[in-house]
Amino acid sequence: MNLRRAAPKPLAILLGVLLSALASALVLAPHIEDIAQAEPGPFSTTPQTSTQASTQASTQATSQATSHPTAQAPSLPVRVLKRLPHDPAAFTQGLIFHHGELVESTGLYGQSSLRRTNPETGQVLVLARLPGALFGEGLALCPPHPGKPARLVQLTWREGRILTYDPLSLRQLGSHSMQGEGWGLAWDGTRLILSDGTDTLRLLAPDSFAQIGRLKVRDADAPVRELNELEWVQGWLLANVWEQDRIAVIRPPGAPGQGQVAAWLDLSALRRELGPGAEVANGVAFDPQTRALYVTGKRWNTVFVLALPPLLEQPPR
Ligand SMILES: [Ca+2]
Repeated sequence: MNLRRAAPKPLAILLGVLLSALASALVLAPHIEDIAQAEPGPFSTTPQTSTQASTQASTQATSQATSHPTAQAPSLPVRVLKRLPHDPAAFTQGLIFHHGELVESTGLYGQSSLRRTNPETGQVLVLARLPGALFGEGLALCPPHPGKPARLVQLTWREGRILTYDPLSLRQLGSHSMQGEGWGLAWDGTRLILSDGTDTLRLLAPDSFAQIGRLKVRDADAPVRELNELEWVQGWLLANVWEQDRIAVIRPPGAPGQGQVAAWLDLSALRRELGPGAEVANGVAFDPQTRALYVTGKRWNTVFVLALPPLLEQPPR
């Protein structure tokens, strides 16, 4: 979910808590445990195609975190190198750094866009608007490979579409179907990694966008839900968590301890600089040349350039 939840009334909350506690104590606890063990994923209730079946083995290989630390991941402060202007109307859903520019996906029905911007000035250099019925979401760049040019890949929220674009002109190249919701997207060098608001990341093939694996994310033994905007940083996967001023540093699929949160980047100092119109943190981009992180959020008037935390200087070990 990428819009604010409606705030429940206090009385309803109180009644809900009392009824829930009573029901859990009397009847529901064993049933809830069964559901938790089953852990149905977004594709688990749909008939399998032969392609899905053939990818099952690789899916299983990446379906669970492989270590179980007992301590929760530490929170790390961030160091601001620079503050850059950002369009305070942009409902940021995806952010990447490409050829010296920030490329941004924005959301909301009727306002969604894809834009190339000058990082220093915030000026929009090229803008592509989405049709009013599409809600823009996560963004990644698939580099060129034989038979395919470089493409920007943009998710939509609940519309079941993945859009591809020429990275320079932002001319749309294609529209592909997808299952489930789209929230965040990143490219790990060979695959796309997609978040959908759950605690489970999906791995997608870059050309067909078929699901080829998935990975649950845990902080110690606790599921980390509502994973949102993603960024691949030197072998680590960074993820905004919806409505939290911190970024999860995740051991990615195939890495030692895959799926475990290794640390949290604490953005609370950035929040104190923002006005009341700034909504959730939701934009992370990495420039491999300067090794700087660009961090912003929905309707933030600032992009913060952060020093790379020492943890991220080397890939996970
Ligand atoms: Ca990103």
